[in-house]
Amino acid sequence: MTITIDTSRFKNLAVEEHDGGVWVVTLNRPTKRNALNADTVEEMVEFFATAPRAGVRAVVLAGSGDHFCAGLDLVEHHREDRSPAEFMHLCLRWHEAFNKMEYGGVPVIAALHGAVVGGGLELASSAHIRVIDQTAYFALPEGQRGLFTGGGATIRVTDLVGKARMIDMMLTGRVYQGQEAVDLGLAQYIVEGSSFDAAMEIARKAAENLPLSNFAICSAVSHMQNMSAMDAAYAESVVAGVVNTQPDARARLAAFADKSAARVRPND
Ligand code: 1HE
Repeated sequence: MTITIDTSRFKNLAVEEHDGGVWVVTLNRPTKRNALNADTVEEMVEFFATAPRAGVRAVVLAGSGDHFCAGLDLVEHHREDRSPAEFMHLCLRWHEAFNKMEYGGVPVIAALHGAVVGGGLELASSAHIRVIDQTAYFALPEGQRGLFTGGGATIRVTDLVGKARMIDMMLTGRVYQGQEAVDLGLAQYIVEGSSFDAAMEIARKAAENLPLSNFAICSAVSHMQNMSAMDAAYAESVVAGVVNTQPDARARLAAFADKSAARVRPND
């Protein structure tokens, strides 16, 4: 059965297919600085749950307007006056969406600009690659708002920057930006121009890999981080057994063997 993505179903996201199996998913509530309301999270669950089975080869995740994402929709949260159980269930939907991103097997490249804060940073940290422009800045203002992270920052942001910096960011609202943010691991690329254009270029390149290789890269690595070293080594062998014998790889191996494939060379 062919699975298709009906782009008209998305209201809070703009979802577009580009050439080469690259899809662009844009948070599309610029007047609310792309704050994540419950409906946006549901749309992300739907897209990222479907993408791996719909032939999506790479995703660029972007935000419309001047900011990537202002995090949890604080106005909705205030209005809804949620119970502890209601908010727990909402957080579980965030995890559903973000886990689908991180473990789904489709490369997700986040094109970041402006505020990448609170839940916006939780979202960005679920992508496999983060690209920032000169306007992008990262912060976790939850502490100042009387809140706590609920969308995976304790896991993913701590993985990126380490425990001490994570706690400092939460206690003080410290902002990181520019080259310092790259040096800390919050982003892998910084560009002078458009982070979207750079993210598209990365996505196109990643989309040229065989889907099964990308599936392993964008799923197995994360799973293996959750395992003991012993179990991870075992799982890696099993994954490599499947991926490294895939029939689609034979042409690429043949090209290496007959010397027609590009060699790995140092940067100019
Ligand atoms: C919002 C939100 C939001 C803006 N929820 N509506 N996140 C934060 O603490 C970040 C809160 N937002 C900000 O600090 C600023 O809005 C920004 C730096 C992102 C942008 O500033 P600016 O001057 O461009 O915009 P603004 O005037 O503050 O806001 C413009 C509109 O966006 C305004 O709505 P309007 O209807 O009055 O025009 C704002 O209310 C709206 N807006 N941010 C709702 N976050 C699973 S737990 C996760 C925990 C968290 O993420 S805590 C949230 C952290």
